Amino acid sequence: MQFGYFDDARKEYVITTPATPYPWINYLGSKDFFSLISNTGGGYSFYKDAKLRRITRFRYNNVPLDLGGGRYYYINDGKEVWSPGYAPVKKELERYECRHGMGYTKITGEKNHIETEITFFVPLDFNGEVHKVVIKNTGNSNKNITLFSFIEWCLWNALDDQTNFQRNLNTGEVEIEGSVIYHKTEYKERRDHYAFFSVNAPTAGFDSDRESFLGTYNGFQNPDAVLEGKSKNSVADGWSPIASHSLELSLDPGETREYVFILGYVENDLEDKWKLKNVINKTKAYRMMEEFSTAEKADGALKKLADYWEDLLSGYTLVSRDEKLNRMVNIWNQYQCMVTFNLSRSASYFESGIGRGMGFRDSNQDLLGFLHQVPDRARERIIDLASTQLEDGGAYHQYQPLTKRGNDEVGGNFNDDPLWLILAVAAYVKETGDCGILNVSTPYDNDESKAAPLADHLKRAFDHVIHNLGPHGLPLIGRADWNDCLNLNCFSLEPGESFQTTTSKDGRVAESVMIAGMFVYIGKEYAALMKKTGNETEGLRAEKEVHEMEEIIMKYGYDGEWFLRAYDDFGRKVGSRECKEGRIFIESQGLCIMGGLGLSDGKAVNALDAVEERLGTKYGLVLNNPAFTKYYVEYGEISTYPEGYKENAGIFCHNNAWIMCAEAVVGRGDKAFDYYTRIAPAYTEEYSEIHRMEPYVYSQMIAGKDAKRFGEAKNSWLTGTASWNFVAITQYILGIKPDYDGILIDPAIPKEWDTYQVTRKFRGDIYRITVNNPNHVSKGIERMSVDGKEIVSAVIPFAGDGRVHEVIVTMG
Ligand code: BGC
Ligand code: IFM
Repeated sequence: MQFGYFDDARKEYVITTPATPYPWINYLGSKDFFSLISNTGGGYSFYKDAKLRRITRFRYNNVPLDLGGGRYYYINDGKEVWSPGYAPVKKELERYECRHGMGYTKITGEKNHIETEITFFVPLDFNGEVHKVVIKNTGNSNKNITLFSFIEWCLWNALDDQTNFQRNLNTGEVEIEGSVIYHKTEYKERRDHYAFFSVNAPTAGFDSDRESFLGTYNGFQNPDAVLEGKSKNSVADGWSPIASHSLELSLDPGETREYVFILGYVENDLEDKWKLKNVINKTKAYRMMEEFSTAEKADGALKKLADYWEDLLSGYTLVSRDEKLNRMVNIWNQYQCMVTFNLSRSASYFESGIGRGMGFRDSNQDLLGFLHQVPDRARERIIDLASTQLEDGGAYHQYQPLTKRGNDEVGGNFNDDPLWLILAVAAYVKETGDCGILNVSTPYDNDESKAAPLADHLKRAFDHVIHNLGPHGLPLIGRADWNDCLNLNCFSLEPGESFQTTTSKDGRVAESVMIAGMFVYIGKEYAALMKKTGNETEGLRAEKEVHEMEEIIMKYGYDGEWFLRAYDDFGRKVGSRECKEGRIFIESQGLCIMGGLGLSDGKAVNALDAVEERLGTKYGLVLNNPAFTKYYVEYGEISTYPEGYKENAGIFCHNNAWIMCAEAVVGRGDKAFDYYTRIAPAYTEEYSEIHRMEPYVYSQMIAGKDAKRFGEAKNSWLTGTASWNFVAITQYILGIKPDYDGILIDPAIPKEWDTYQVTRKFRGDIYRITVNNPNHVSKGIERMSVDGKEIVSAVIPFAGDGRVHEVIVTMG
């Protein structure tokens, strides 16, 4: 069952009922000011940091869940009260529509012949959210209505705001000036910042004190002021400051009115504060209001936003006969990749914005999905990440976005972390040709006195694995590898002792076949990068190390039909036929085969057959099987989850992509694409009532076959799933891979496909690549031509002339 439809021409998902299976959200903002907005206007805004600069309040765990705060509008027409975006009044509308587009959301609601259309967006280079409100009288008699706006301020620090009431209920301060309500709480402190909510028209009244506006015992659904049709003109003094305007309108039949509301944030230079004692400097706010003083100006900014997205998305465009595939590749998957770039894992309807920093492994993997869109910003991100690396090549697991410093709240010792940096840098250099990045002097642990060229960071990341090998010669897993919940060393801790070293007391240590597979896959990338950039000796050394690891994996890491997952701290196999539960895991199958293991002797294909048989379901591939049915202290958190959820046999959409890539590597394009369609949102749209999350973006996890709620997704939006699925479809299946000297063409597609065309922007040139499949094969290229000339290699040589080049590929 669907709750809307895709409007591809406008790059929108159109939701046709407010009763979606879960709030379906969108993100506004592209640089510093960000907002989350649900299909009924719920959500919140923040500046740069969702914890420390929270602008509006939102209650996670609220009941009902999407009435925890938002930007709300109300209409009182003298007979009835409703919200044109449905929430919070929840009175049935005669017509409702929500269009989530690229960086904007437009909600339209019609009732009693009043049609209200509100477009919410954060203009480019603007620290605020703009609401363009258009109200029309669609009836044939005159209408006198009162329109109310509403937002609730958060007292800046989102965690403190939800916990420190004894203080915070005394600090709230506001100022009213004409149609502008300023939120000034804490303006006297060191930080000179404030927020405001304005409208470009005279108001009939305002409210800034929540209790006065709502009434002590009312909720957002039935505010006293709205029910009475009149603002209270309250000025907040402590308690909970809000901002609400009321506008009285008289509309003739067919008449339309347009308003622009701005929810803005201003940060002044510190010296202003000292110059202007005890008053806020409103200069910037005035400028922001002037920038959007008319609806036409808002339209102009919307157009610029559309152009911005058009440009970002134009780096890779596909024309195929599958419209669902086209919309994933051309619009929504790329959009989600940019959102993960901007937000990392900070703020969603599943991430509270007060939890985690930026993950080292997460951010490196996210890069793979957005670097073709914003290569310069990818470069900066790489240097930020590498600057937090430790001298021994290891990494802090996270860093703080505001300070860009590593933090050890979560601890380190996730032994997969450093390798992802190599993968990101190799991908960056292939995309941009910018080898110079390897020479950039980059600190260790943010300490400039310990700076070394980026190439040295990669070497240490590579060597970190070699320096941390276990009894079988496989990499030590440390605290956990990519699978955060596979905590194989934990059992040996004494109560109260935290995990410090990778060596347990009895001298035995857990090892990860997944990291071994990564070492082979990413180690080959490292070797190639070194050789390409003139460091032949290092390239050869890396190849030798990789080769040794390959042998060790095939000796100790393959279990007859598939790759093992690990050895636990007792040296026992994990993910083996010998295990009762957790007999096979997905991660090592994907990464070992992506590294090229088992290709010549059929072992890779056997492993992939085992994946299909044991992990395959109609909704995607589960992470492991059989699920753990009880807690195993020697496996850790993974076995604490109920069967079928999260890392315990849930469908982790992130590593489903690795299997797609592995299937492509062995040449089984049909299987690769089949797995792609099982989890790609455009294909899950038709059973949205089961899946429940947004049908335009990936979720981190879908409940697996052992779960009571099989097929139900959770944790949409902020997940490495976005970038890996983009890599799987664009590079491995459609087979357009950036390489050092050009673009490598290596498709692995369903045999029945006849043709498709990809337009790929690459270092300033444009390559229009038509792939024809007259022989109906999955893999293999018979011939290829560039601008009419046959070429012998599968790599389109980089021209560097800024022109459009026609490439014709014939498979066979
Ligand atoms: C979750 C993981 C997550 C980790 C983050 C665990 O509880 O299951 O999915 O990566 O927390 O720290
Ligand atoms: O690899 C992790 C990721 O870093 C955070 N989310 C869950 C994944 C699997 O545990």
